[in-house]
Amino acid sequence: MKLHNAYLTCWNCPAIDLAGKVDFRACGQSVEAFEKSFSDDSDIYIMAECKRRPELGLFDPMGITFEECPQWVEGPYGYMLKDMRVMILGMDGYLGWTLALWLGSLGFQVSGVDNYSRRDWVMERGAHTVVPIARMTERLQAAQEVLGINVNFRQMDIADRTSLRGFIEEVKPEAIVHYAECPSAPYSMIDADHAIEVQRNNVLGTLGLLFIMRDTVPETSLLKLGTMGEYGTPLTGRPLFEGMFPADAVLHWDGREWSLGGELTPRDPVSFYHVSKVQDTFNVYEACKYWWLRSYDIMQGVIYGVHTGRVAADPRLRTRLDIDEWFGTVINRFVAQAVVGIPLTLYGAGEQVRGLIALEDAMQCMTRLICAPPEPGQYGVVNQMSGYYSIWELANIVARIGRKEFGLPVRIQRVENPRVEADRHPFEPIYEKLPKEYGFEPQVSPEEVVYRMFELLTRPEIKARIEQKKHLILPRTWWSGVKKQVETIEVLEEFEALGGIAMAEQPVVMGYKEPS
Ligand code: USQ
Repeated sequence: MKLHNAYLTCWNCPAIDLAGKVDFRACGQSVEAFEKSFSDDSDIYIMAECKRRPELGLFDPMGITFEECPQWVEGPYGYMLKDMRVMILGMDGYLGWTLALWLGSLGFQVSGVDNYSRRDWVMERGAHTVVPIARMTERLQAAQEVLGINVNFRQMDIADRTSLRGFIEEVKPEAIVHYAECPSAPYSMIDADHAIEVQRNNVLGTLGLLFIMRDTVPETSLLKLGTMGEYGTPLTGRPLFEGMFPADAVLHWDGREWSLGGELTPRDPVSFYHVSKVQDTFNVYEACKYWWLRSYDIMQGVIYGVHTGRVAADPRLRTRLDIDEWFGTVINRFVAQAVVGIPLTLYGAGEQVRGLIALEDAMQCMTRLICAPPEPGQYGVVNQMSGYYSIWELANIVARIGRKEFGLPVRIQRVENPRVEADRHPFEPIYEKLPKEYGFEPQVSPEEVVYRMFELLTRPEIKARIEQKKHLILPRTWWSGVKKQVETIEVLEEFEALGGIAMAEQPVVMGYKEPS
């Protein structure tokens, strides 16, 4: 079977410079439509020059496929551009550091920047990563010693556009992964200062980056992390399409109808953080339209887990794991709670449903997307998740594994919900592109990841770090602005009591398979 990106051509490749007389190309227009427009009109044409193969001279960029080009070589996640230069913005974070090692060990030339704000934000809460992480200098040295990876890192705030521009001009990345945003909904809801800071950091950071890319590396693909939370949970039960309505979607009104195909779907975010991602969506969308930038907006579900083969290779290579109310995500928090005997904190009814993806599966998705750059002008959107669960289902998975496999007396509590969110709602996410178009196959189940997390978090030195910060587990940040610890509504001895959940009978899946 052909690799997912075998038929992509130089039109998608970041190593080409476009030349020729071209017409304005609206975002989302297909290559076929575009080809037609210039083959019918001899006055409009596109040619390309390859920066890696200058001997080709000027040529038709759609004439050579990745499969045919010697610069693209077969890899585990599709054809890979040899020594492809990937810059990670936000490289010190949970995802950024994991991706740096992941890509580095696949042969990518990795560079990155960070201003360490994630470390500061977590410290501001008085919390710490429960899995200890090394300082950046030590991380870089360990990556070299243990994995043989040289990472080109620069300490920098992406809001410092002069420095960022200089680094991008120096490295000339062929893909930029943008993780340099504040990822916390509660942090953005603390007060006006925090809401403004999150939106400044996220929205203006991205906007500045877009201008830098226009001026320095317009052919580079941007992989920008969005969130499934941009869509919200529409009570109509309307499917959560991948960013845009499908071609056959129709709006009926007043006896008339219009096609909605290709239009951005409505957004209904659930915090000022999620609003910042919606604003990014429009800014990136417009930049693709105005300047032919190319981008994937990656609507990632709630991420969980702390393992990849690379981060586990040495204690100095570990990535962070936060479990406090601001920066801990739900499964990560539940496992830590189970380890130190805090009943798992279901907010409200606990029937909120969320898309999820494990850390290592997210890394696989990112690699596949890096290897399949969008076309010039393409604003592509993928819903990056591998399944969806209600919060109580997640609590049950954690409780069951904690009890059965680790002998922990795990209980579940329902607490007041400090957020304004629907805690009972329909949910139909569409997440077809990654598996169908990019060959994504999830490698791990939630059970496997939770099992691995228990193995790590029950180690005495890590358990002690959770114990130190257990007073930061129960939320105090309310969407209303109130500052008070949430009250427990009920504690359940038997987790089946929540609704007779059959999950308790399911076998625990183990036997983790490291992606080849
Ligand atoms: N929740 C609980 N108990 C907890 C923690 C969370 O019931 O102890 C519930 C929340 O009420 C929420 C859901 O679990 O309904 C998810 O909360 P979360 O804190 O794990 O995740 P969220 O705030 O939605 O944000 C996280 C990341 C964010 C990313 C988002 C993806 O922090 O960067 O964008 O997941 S998504 O949720 O799909 O929008």
